[in-house]
Amino acid sequence: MSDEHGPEPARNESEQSEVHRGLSRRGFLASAAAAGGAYFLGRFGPASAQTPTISEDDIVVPDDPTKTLGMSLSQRGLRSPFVHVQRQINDPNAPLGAAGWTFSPLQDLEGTITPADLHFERHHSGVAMIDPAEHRLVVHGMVQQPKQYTLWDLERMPQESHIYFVECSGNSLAGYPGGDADSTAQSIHGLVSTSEWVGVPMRHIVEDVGLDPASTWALFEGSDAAVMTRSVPVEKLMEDALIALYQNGEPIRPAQGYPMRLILPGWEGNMQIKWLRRIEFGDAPFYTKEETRHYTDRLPDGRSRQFTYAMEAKSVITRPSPGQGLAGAGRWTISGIAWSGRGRIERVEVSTDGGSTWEDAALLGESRTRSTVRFHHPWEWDGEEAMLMSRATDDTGYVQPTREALLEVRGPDYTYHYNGIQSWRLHPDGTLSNGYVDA
Ligand SMILES: Nc1nc2c(c(=O)[nH]1)N[C@H]1C(S)=C(S)[C@@H](COP(=O)(O)O)O[C@H]1N2
Ligand SMILES: [Mo]
Repeated sequence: MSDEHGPEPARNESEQSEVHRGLSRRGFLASAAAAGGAYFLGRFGPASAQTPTISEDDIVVPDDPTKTLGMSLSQRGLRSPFVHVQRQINDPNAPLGAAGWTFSPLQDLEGTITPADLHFERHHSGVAMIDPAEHRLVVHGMVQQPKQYTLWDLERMPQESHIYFVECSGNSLAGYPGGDADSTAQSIHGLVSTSEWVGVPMRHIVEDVGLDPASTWALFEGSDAAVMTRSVPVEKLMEDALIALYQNGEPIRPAQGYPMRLILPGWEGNMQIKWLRRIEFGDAPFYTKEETRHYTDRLPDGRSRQFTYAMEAKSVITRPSPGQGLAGAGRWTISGIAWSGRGRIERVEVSTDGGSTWEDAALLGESRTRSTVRFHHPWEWDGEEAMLMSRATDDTGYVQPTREALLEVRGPDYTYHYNGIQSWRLHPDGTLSNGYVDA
């Protein structure tokens, strides 16, 4: 790929009319009107010239849907007004652009794919909004031919499709201090989401720039206000790293790093640089802030663990779970997800008696490497108090540890990579609460 890039594909033209720089949409329309409306509308004109897009306010639920004409067609779909799924914002009052995160509503989801608008978010300086026409990915350092790529350059390279989870290494950290009784699957474990990612394998970029054989590490840098940087071993780049352009069938969303983000299958979310703008090859780690001051952990003997990449095998029961209780005794399906950053989930066991006895759960669909798999387990509830747990085993033979075993090794100063077994206490009234509250 050269510094030259051809004209943008025609399909982007209609979207250009919606783009406005440094102005709110209202401000943009006002200034466009003042200029005599002389702005480019694109081939199909503005969205308002078409069938209106239906909003929540337009929804009417008739008494008898067979006696009432249905709603109009719409350009973008809506969820049923009877389905309430939303991300949980860690601090809704945080100032604009502040570091923050939102949790995926695990207790409301089934299967494995996370709808893109419910993918968890973790931003260190808010969501960067990037015009792909202005964006370049620069690749330099220990390479034979430094290059820069536009989104359209990458579009022309060979691509692959893979289903992988992304998990923040801070996911489930409520497990260390014990959490609160009113914690939910979402608020404890919702910093994990799974998507189909389509993009250019990093090994093609490496081949394109001609790597210096002495290079062993690369720095990845984002173009958000945090300018987030992380070092990644070249070995991982050649194995399965992807520059993702698409997520679940559409261009990745701004919150996930539009127009391009790094996917490092199975490794901690922090390394998977969003809004990717620069890759620098070197022969040692770059020791960035995110891998020295942050994303390291102190062990009981005073030493620190650094470069803790792979997310270990974990599982969580999502139904029943707090907020998703049982209406009464009888037959139910226990449902949950399991995943491992080291390989494929081979087995999930379920206990309903606090870990005294375990039974194998059924894995639904294909269990893929570095992806989530859904498990179901039919269960007859006698209406008595019960303690529900799940335990994952991956194809390396690694078994998800109990909370006690994990705390024993990690000590009191640990924050990241919590993967202990989650227990949910099922009360006789059918409600559930976090089973490991310390207080
Ligand atoms: N440029 C940039 N990349 C980033 C971040 C960021 O703040 N800026 N956050 C990181 C962290 S800590 C995580 S867990 C993942 C979250 O990805 P998501 O928001 O798509 O779920 O992105 C990582 N990549
Ligand atoms: Mo993270």
